[in-house]
Amino acid sequence: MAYDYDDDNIFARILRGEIPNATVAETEHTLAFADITPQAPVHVLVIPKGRYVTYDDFHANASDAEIVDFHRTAAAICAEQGIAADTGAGFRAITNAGRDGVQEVPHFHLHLIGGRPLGRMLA
Ligand code: D5M
Repeated sequence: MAYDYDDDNIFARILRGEIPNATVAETEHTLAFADITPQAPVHVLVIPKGRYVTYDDFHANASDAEIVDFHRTAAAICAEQGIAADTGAGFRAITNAGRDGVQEVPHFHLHLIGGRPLGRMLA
């Protein structure tokens, strides 16, 4: 089944510059910005600039260059924000997908959350 991308979703509008954002990092293929409703002292959203709906859409259909850029950018942000695991702090990387994953914004995004103890979470 093909993914149906909604060009009016809020992250598409951020990418077009129609809505402001607090940019944390930007590369050729990737944008990262502060979540508007942070769940922890560090809460960054990492998104590809391409039109991908979910984690699985992105990893199935994006180019290798887009995928590598996305994940290298996410790792660099963890280091820059002081939450990388090798600092002793650590973080959680979450992506919600589709109805059962309770994804609100239908443009693939990775939540990077840290800066406080996060507790155990598997459901
Ligand atoms: O998470 C969607 C996330 O997107 C949620 O944590 C709020 C955030 N959000 C929504 N609008 C904005 C804007 N305009 N700027 C920054 N962050 C925003 P999901 O995984 O889809 O449930």
